[in-house]
Amino acid sequence: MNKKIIALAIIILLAMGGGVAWQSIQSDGEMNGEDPPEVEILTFLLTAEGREFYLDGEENPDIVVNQGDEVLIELMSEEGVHDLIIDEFGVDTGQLMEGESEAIQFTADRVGEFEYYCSVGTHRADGMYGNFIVEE
Ligand SMILES: [Cu+2]
Repeated sequence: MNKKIIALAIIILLAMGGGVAWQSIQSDGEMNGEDPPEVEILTFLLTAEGREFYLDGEENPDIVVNQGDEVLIELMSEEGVHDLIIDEFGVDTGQLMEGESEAIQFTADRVGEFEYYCSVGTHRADGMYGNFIVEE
């Protein structure tokens, strides 16, 4: 009788030990970064002033990314009322008053050369646009 109880206790202990070992394997897996890799977000901070967009001092710069990139475009109005629109990607910051900013994040899911522009008044016709280029 006692031997049976001891044998049962050993079996239970082994089972518990096995459970603990299994748990540690699982948590090791999480710690080793088996989660999907974090996607890098390409960030472009543009300002608007007069009838131009600026990126690091460059007027209406080409914005170049690769297909599949996560892109974040932030527009800050330094002077006047402006917005930034890319029709093909549904990007629209809405109209920003001087001192306001807005960031839009999207996936560059198609290849091609597109236009970003300001839709306020005659700004686009006045030259307030640039190229948004998605390469393969
Ligand atoms: Cu504008």
